Amino acid sequence: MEKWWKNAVVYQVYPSSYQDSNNDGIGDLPGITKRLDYIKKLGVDIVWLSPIYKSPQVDNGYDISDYRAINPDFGSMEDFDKLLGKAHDLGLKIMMDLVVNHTSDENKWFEESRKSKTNPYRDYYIWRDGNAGKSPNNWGSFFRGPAWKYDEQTGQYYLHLFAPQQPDLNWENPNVRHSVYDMMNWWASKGVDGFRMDVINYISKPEGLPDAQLQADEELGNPEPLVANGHRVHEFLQEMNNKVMSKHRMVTVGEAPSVTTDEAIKYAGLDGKELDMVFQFEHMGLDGNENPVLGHWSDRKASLKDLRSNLTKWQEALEGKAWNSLYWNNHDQPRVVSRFGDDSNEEYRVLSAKMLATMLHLQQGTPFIFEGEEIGMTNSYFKKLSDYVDLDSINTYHQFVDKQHLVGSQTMLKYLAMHSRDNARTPMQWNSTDNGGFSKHEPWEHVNPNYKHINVKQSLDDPNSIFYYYQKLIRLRHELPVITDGKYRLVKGNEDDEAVYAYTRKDENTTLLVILNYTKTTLDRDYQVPDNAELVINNYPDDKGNTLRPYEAKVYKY
Ligand code: TEU
Ligand code: CA
Repeated sequence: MEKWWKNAVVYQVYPSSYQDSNNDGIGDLPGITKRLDYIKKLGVDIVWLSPIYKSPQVDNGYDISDYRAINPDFGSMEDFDKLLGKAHDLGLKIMMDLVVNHTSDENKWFEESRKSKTNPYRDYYIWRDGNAGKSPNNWGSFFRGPAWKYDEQTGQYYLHLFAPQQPDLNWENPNVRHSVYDMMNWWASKGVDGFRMDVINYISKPEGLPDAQLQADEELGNPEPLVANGHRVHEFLQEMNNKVMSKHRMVTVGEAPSVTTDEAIKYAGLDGKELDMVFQFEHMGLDGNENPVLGHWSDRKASLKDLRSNLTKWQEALEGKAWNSLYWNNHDQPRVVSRFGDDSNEEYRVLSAKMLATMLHLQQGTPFIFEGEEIGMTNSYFKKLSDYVDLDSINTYHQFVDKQHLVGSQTMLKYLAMHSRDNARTPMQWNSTDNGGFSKHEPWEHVNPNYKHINVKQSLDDPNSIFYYYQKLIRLRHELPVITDGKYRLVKGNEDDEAVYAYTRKDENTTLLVILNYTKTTLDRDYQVPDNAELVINNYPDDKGNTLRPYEAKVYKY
């Protein structure tokens, strides 16, 4: 199938945080529809909507109770049809979130399944007898506590890798698989243009569900090494491709935590047998804690050396074989400018946001922008636990501080401030009026107080804003084929530079040279830029040659 999405850029919308149209404090579909002109102005091609389906919202919609209905807080199916219609009129594609590793416990399938051992839906989920009065195995859930829940009605346990209200579907059951494919085809026939697939590399569980390895004195083990990239996952995705993707002109991206480059080549191979691309997580893990039990909860910063060698590894490994996704942010990650950049003052916030955007957008792959990234929104820096809404953040605090006494309360609050998923989920900052113009009602999640100066209106009024810089990066991708197809090479000798990242993109006719100062120090570097080189984008008003100012980014073309 034609790879129409190869030079596309995707913009992710988190529906509850984008725009509230009826002032109940929750973002909604009419709000998004109203803002599609803004998204179009940025220049992106595809809008990915985080889940909008009917859901009790235990995990903000990643717990779906009806795959063919809209969450009433977000609007109606008619509102969705309007959104889709307007998007298509504007030339924007719509990518839906597909959450099929698990459902909500309020999904009809699960309500049937738990009724009796002989119910036709019993095998839609993963039920097991207990092991001497305890869970069937020692797996811990990603949201803390055991990954099994005992259900009194039938005296068995069901598996939930995430919250207890998110039971895992049993992909071994062909009825489950075909129900999912039917549902996908139903959305495709409504006109949606693709799917982002939630933890799709977890769907094939290992035979016999063996115990996980335990860390030191832990009682529960991390099931991830056992459930990620399971033995039947490629078979399932090829079947899905055959039943769904091959029948429509769509684009797919699979969320794939702990995927390796070798696995990614199987999922996202250019032969198009499975998915178009995957989200890998290695660059998101570079600032994790040295203590594996604490995982990504830390206050470390990633070094440029680690970041560069990881990005380079993915660029090189997939070249000519598979297609990369490129991202800094999504609804689960802290804000890029606070994480890899510098939000300590206004000047550095703007410069470093543009530098990081340049680093990513000039690489090979499909860039994903998360709402607010294009105006340099920062972490929320909540100070107390009661400010947090995300269940992962709250559960993890109680687990590490109160139950296991692994870290003190202040340290954990610091980790939350740096890594909580709530950092991404604060309402979109549209202007300097109450609640950032998101809603007239108190929003479901606190607005970042910096909305007074960081907002869309300010960005649109300032020709040097981060918004217009993103707009230009997107336009360059559409105009210069070398950004899509050119080969990525690190500049010779750059491997060990602790402050500057320099790489080229090259095709038969064109070379792009990307030079990025990752630090706030002024530096001197000679990359022998040819005299005829044209500066295609930079984040300072002028070019000082070999002198690189704080967070300077520039791209030459020759
Ligand atoms: O996220 C999965 C994911 O990558 C993380 O949840 C990770 O597995 C976990 O934090 C372990 O550290 C997806 C969605 O993006 C997220 O919003 C959902 O909460 C989750 O799946 C469950 O659907
Ligand atoms: Ca609303």
